[in-house]
Amino acid sequence: MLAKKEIYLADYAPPDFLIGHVALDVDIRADHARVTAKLELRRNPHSKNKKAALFLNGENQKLIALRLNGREVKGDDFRFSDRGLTLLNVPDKFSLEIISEHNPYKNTALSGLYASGPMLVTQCEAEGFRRITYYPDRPDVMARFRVTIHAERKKFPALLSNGNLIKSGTEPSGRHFATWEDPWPKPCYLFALVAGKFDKVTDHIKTKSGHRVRIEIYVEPGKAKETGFALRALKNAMRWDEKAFSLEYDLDRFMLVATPFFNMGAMENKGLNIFNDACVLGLPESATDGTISFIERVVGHEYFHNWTGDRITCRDWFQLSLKEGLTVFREQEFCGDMNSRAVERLGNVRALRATQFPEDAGPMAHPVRPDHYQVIDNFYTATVYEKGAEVARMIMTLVGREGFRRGMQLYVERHDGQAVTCEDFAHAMADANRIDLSQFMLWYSQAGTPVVKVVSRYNAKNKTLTLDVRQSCPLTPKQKHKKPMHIPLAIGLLDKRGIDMIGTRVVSLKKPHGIFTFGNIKEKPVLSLLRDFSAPVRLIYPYTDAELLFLLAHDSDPFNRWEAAQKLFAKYLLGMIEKRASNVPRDAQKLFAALRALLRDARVDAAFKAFALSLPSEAELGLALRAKGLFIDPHAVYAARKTMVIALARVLRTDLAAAGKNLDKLDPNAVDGVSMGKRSLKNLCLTYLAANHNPHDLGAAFKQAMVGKNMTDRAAALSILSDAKSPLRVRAFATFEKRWHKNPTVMDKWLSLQAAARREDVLATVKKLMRHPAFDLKNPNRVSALIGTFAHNSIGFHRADGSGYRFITETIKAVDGVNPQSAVRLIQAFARWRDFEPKRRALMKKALSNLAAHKSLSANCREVVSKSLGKN
Ligand code: B3K
Ligand code: ZN
Repeated sequence: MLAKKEIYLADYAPPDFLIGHVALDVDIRADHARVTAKLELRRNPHSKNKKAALFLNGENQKLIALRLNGREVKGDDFRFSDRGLTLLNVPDKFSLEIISEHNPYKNTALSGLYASGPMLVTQCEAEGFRRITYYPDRPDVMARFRVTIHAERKKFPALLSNGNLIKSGTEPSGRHFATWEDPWPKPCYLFALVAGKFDKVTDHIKTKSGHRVRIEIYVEPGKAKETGFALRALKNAMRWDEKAFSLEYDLDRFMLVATPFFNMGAMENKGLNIFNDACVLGLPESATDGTISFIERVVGHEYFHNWTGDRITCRDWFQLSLKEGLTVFREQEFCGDMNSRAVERLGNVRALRATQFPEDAGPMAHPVRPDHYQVIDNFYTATVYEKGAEVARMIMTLVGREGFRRGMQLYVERHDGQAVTCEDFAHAMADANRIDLSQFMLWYSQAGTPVVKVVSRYNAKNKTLTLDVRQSCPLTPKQKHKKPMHIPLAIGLLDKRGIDMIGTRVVSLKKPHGIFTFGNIKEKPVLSLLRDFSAPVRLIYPYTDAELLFLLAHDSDPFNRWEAAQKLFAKYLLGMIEKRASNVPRDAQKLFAALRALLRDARVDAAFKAFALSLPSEAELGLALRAKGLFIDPHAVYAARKTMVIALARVLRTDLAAAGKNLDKLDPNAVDGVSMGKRSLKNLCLTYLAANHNPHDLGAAFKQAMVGKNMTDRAAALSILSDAKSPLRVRAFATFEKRWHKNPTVMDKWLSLQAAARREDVLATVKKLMRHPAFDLKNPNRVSALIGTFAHNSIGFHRADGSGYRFITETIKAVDGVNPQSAVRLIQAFARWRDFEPKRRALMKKALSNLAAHKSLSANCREVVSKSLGKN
């Protein structure tokens, strides 16, 4: 397949036509769906071309009839291509009737209307609606929809679409219909349709203003009991948005559908959210704590889109972060309020640094608001989502929580019902708080992780502390000149006893070089810089080990306490990797002692302890190596981390065992944030103790894998065993399989734990598992559990002989033939090939070139492959 053309933000033009109303009639048959669309069109007064022809996007369907104001459109009056149709000579205001057919049962790309097991569902974001009917498929065309669905009643008893059910009834030959009307104008990417046989869980909630909202969760028959976590999360999210932002739900019913085949986590279709079942279903006995928290996060995220995404949407897809970054930020605030703010923040930053920082340093680096793309589906990235959330958070840091709330209110007041831009959001924030965010806008347009370098001077005589701060931003593809950004730096100063001397002060670095002086500083302080990670930057400050240990022990900012341990771990690990050392440096003993004190400190909560004991990820260490000008040898990175864990476990053995034992008494069914934190610490202790694979500790892990009272404990134990050369491993995995083989989502855990095993034979295991009945190349969840996990396995994927790379290359081709969106995610593993040592660099490049030469590669994959190989 040929590459698609690059599309540029600078070329944006308003739509030539607007649509007032859409009547959609979808007739579902045994081997096709017939769609009749009646559109009320009129010329857009803001269009630049008053005589423009009408272009309608359309793909993968057969046009049956086309009528303008009731009359058949003649051959001369329209042009047809595989991208859509163009109607020439249209009046200023008219109605158009389009009849087309397509086959949802053969739609394995899972975009548009498709079969997901026995049910039919839609996914229209970003450009799936054009696979359902001919339509101006762009987010700035907002229309009111009325949808009628017809289908066989026995196979499809439930027929759902957005909004309110206004009519339903019987039709001849065992068929029936339902008509839905959505009162709110929306872009077509928020359209949804579901047909199938479900179990339904219902509940309701009264909004702040007394409106009764019916909640309905639709799941595959037999799974109603798996909806408890999602239902609780949804009600909490609805209440939270009223409290935090005064935003209420705006329809009579809120529907949520769980489906087994889905390309991502979930989709915020107006009033009818559709979820990947792995992000919504879970039984107390089969969901891990991670899954339960994830359900809360995703359910909240999709619900929050109702205002940030649905009521106010994006003008064009370049503005994606307007809804995604802001909604991730809202989701993070929600999860922080439901659990622990500090722990939520640590998790967010860890994820940002493990995924977004590498993206920002690689060939696919792009700004939070990209300015060009070929395939928009490739830009649902960590940068748009997670860095986008950091941009919203920085605004909150600058204007305060109350100021942010005011800004949101003004944003909604001004733009409700509109399709807008990132500027519109920033203007609302700036106007509501009377601040200037013009320089700040560079966060939307400039890619790359800025570097902030700080030097400090204390003047004992004047009692002043001066910070000398410099910023720079690395070059990224197509951006050779970087301007200085507006960077909020939250700073604390600690006295000898570890007490805050100035609280937390936020200063704005706006120039390439800034000087900040603090007066009345009675003694030389220890600096706590970039508190709460106040900007997504890489901070460089010449901390001594002693200062970092001091911060770890005393800082009132939990983020910087954790960061201090991370910095020390990273320093020692990098030294070990560089020297190929088989021992930890002697200095590390002081860090171990500090961690022991932390473990013993009853005032510190368990979740924080688990974070503090965790090492920087392999991805972060890779970046840190590059920052030092070194290339990555993934086996050396793995080996150093392993050596560190074993050394730490040897020194802290008694404390780890004691901490683990104390927590063993935990109620196995308690799933509140505190209990989950305790469980994560307990399992981290077990993992560290067993890192050396001594039979006694492996025995303990085996026992927990077999008789552990919840999935979190059993999965953690299996993970420990997955690396071990022990017959216990085989037995534990076999027992797990026997117990859970009927539950595909739980079996994904089983697949991914084996694919993650840092073992020599892991490639062979993964190949074998591809033939296991639990695996299905057509299901994106199975692909990412087995193949996606393996593609991040530093041992198996990065085998020195290149066989891991060859395997992933061939698998990408196979998956791509079925589902390009599922395939493209696997290519990411190759993106940073330039950062690896010469042998692997050459092998990875060869893999990418091999893909580039694959003639039938999808446009999705082609864009990422060619940009990864590109000169940049
Ligand atoms: N908005 C969807 C993502 C759609 C992805 C399209 N390839 C889910 C979300 O972010 O809420
Ligand atoms: Zn989203």
